[in-house]
Amino acid sequence: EWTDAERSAIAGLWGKLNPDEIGPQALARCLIVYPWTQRYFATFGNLSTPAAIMGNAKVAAHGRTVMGGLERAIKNMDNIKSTYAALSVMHSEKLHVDPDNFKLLSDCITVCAAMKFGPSGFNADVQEAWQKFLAVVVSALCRQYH
Ligand code: ZNH
Repeated sequence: EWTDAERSAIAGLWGKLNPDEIGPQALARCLIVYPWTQRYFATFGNLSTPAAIMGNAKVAAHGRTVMGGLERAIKNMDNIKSTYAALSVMHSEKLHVDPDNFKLLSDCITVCAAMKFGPSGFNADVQEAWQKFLAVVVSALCRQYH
């Protein structure tokens, strides 16, 4: 499923990423750019302005949680679907997250990574491999939806 070049591009980008930075940034951007995604975070308190969202400690903590989820995928590149089976059930049956939102958040993660590293670190080959990785993650998260 993965070529050696893809594996090294994904591992290389992941190795440079600071999940404590990118996770909170990406989730905040998702909540700002796609405001309807806020509906899942009713307990997170003040999400009324971009500054409030970016300064919200619960948003930041959950952004780190999502990156922890991605780390599990990175460590299980060859069986992301089974690794994510329970997480997919949880998003579907307990959280009732519309699966279209997975792609939106994954695109925000890509934008944050690209803005961090620019064309030298985030070149076309890295972008292609990274997007493929996130597409597999999104598909695995969607898998338990009926
Ligand atoms: Zn999610 C949770 C991951 C997307 C919403 N998440 C969660 C968790 C994890 C995750 C890991 C934890 C779990 C437990 O606890 O066990 N996510 C994830 C990932 C992704 C996601 C990886 C992609 C990429 N989510 C998402 C979205 C949304 C969500 C898009 C919406 C919009 N999640 C969610 C919620 C929760 C979660 C709501 C719960 C939270 C709390 O409770 O705190």
